[in-house]
Amino acid sequence: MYVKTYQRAKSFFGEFERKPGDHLTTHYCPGCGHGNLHKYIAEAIDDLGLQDRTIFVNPVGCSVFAYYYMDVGNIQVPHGRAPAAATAIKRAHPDSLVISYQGDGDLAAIGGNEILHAANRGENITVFFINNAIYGMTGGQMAPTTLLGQKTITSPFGRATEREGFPLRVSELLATLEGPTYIERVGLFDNKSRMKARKAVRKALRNQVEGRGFSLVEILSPCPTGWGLTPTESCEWMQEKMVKQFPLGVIKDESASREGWNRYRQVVPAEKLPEILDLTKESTEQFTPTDVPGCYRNPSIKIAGFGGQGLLFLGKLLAEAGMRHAYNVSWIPSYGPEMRGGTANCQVNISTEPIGSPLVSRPSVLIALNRPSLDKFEPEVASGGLIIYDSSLIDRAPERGDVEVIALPATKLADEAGSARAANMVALGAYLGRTNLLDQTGVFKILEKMTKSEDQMAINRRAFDAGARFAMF
Ligand SMILES: Cc1ncc(C[n+]2csc(CCOP(=O)(O)OP(=O)(O)O)c2C)c(N)n1
Ligand code: SF4
Repeated sequence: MYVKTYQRAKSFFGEFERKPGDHLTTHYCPGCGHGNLHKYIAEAIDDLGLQDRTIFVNPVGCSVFAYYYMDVGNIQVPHGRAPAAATAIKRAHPDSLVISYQGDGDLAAIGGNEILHAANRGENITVFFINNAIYGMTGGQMAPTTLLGQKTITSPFGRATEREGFPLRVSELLATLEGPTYIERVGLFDNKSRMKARKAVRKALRNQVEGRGFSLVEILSPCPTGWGLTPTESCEWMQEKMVKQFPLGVIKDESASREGWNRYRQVVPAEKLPEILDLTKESTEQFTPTDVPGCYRNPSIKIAGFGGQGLLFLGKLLAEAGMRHAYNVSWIPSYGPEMRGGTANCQVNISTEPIGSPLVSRPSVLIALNRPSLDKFEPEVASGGLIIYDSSLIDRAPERGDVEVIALPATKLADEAGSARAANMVALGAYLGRTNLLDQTGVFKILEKMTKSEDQMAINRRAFDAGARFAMF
């Protein structure tokens, strides 16, 4: 006997957080198209067997709520920026299935630039573009796709060409570019159109899996709330009005000729990088990893103080030295327009694990060289972390009782070593003296290359030693 079982797609959460206890309804308005589309996408992901490799990029708009329903990797991004984030994710993880899920306000207004360039680059991502001709989430303002004559709260007399210009046909616009592989417009107003939408969703996802490049499906989707219509009236309005402005069908399809087009798999072999980046003249000598006590391993470090105190230099030195010890490293600076005198910090990760983000928002180590930095970053330090602060300049001790603290008279010790400006080297000595994170001889070799004169190097050494002696157990 043939038995057909209908069940929820595995790529959906069993419990919807916004509606606890209710497995059947979402929080979308009755008649909204998002629910249909979520379903088609979730089923396609199931069938592709890629739930554990799917990353859904949710920007701003009603689309953002997809993360309450899709049981896949979710990342929320600022308004309009999903194609940029999706690009980065796909390039970093070519084996993942990356979905950019965007409304028309998001994609065609604030994010118009992003989508244009992602499409033009032919990124191997899938974009679902939910065109409901209005800003739904914020109460029904005019979108670039709003129809002529359509009343919204920001076009109360109806959209008029002389005031608001023409509705933007994004899919046709993108199809003029060489980059995109597949662009189709579908609708969600009757069973036939929904089945076509379902098919297009699958094709766009499959294209990505097969490395065929950029696919975008524009989905004309009802927004009864924004339109002030019932769900049934909305479907009629779509058929009568919307489809005339946005004709359905395949707008561009080069899927067949773009087999194996996924150029991001053509990764440059690691051994070729030094040559390509012209690093062959640099020493690539590797240093022997040290024996680091467990609590000091894989640090996320924030080094903060005034511009001119050598914070960025210190961070770069740590990152370079970490790299030569075969760790994964990252370094990013953060400073105001005033490079000298203003507050600045840099963030460094040194890890045996791959580094997901260079941002250090919960440092395990804070090196604070002025009072504003200690005030600002002390609360961020992870419990069990380490704070080293310049007690010659900072007139208060950290208040945290759950972190290790070194009150280091860095500027005073640097002054005694020959220059107050070498306080950063005192801090480095103290940090490495306490943690044994890196091989000191190796660090000095790099420092020599980065230091302009022998006199300066002599001061650096003395300052480093003073810091190390001070902090060593
Ligand atoms: C930078 C920024 N600007 C404006 C907003 C306000 N805002 C939130 S949602 C939205 C419009 C979303 O419309 P659309 O992308 O069409 O999605 P829908 O809600 O219709 O699904 C706007 C302008 C915001 N959150 N962030
Ligand atoms: S406002 Fe419109 S797009 Fe948003 S949930 Fe309601 S019907 Fe859907």
